[in-house]
Amino acid sequence: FRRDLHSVGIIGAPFSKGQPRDGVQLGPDVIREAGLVKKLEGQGCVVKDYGNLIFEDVSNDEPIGRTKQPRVVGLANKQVADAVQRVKNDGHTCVMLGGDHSLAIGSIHGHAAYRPELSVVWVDAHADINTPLTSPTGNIHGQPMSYLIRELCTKIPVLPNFSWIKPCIAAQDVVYIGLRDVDPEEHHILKHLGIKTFCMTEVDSLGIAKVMEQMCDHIFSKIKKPIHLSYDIDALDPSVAPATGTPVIGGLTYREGIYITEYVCQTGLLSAVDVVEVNPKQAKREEEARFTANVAVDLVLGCFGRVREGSHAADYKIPDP
Ligand code: 5AB
Ligand code: MN
Ligand code: MN
Ligand code: MN
Repeated sequence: FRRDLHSVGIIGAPFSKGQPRDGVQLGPDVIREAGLVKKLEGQGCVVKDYGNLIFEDVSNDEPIGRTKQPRVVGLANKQVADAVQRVKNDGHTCVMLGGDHSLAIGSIHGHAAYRPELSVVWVDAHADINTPLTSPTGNIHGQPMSYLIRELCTKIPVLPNFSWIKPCIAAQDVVYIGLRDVDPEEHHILKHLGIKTFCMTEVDSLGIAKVMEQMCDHIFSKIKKPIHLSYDIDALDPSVAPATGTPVIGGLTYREGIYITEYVCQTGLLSAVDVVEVNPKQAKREEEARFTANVAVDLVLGCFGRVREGSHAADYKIPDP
């Protein structure tokens, strides 16, 4: 059993243009307002908050084919990539607070620029592996993996402001957890590339503990690469995380969601985390927005040493009367 000292660098990415719903750009602020930094410090982490990125607007960002707002998404992701690379160079485990899941393009790309050999653990109801040509919606938050996986590079058309993106992840280094809304074209891609998936059926049949064991058997089968954890809040059941843009019934329980973070933390190989798709404006009541933000905070705390059995400082002494 290990207890590491965690040095955490936080980047806020208030960006929503990888999808059509307003409000997901408020994610970083509501997650901070739920006490993220104080709570991380309270469990012994050293935290540097790099603040929010400021994204440039792009005028006349006409769709390319079906792909919506490619120029602004490409540009924002370049900023995210540079910021993540900087946080890694400064020696921290990087936490990128989204924003929509298109931001994983930049986050993983920037991480891979620092650590070329990565494994990616993608926790999501969705596979987010549509290419611009398979996407049923044209929303780039449903596509990020397709730009990053080497085996798909011949399937990706040229898009404005995307030319800096070089596929940097091998299909065998990707694992999905929580899938339950996969488009047919995405299902083909997952099977065709032999990508390891633990959909909700496997969570039901194996239980989350065996899923995490088998997940590690898979990503550590050759060498132990650093982990990029990309956590879409919609992996959790809508009863747990209602404030999100594309909720899907039948998701992870709070305990399963937290267990994933505790387990990844225990590997000692967590190198960067994304927490994305928290959208306070999708909440029916203010309370739902606050609840979802608190859950997002708990996920990050689980990534950095919080354990449910409790813990105490090494030098604690029971007070004498
Ligand atoms: B999310 C859909 N597959 O491509 C698409 O929330 C949904 O980042 C994508 O996982 C959901 O638009 C994107 C239908
Ligand atoms: Mn997603
Ligand atoms: Mn999703
Ligand atoms: Mn779908």
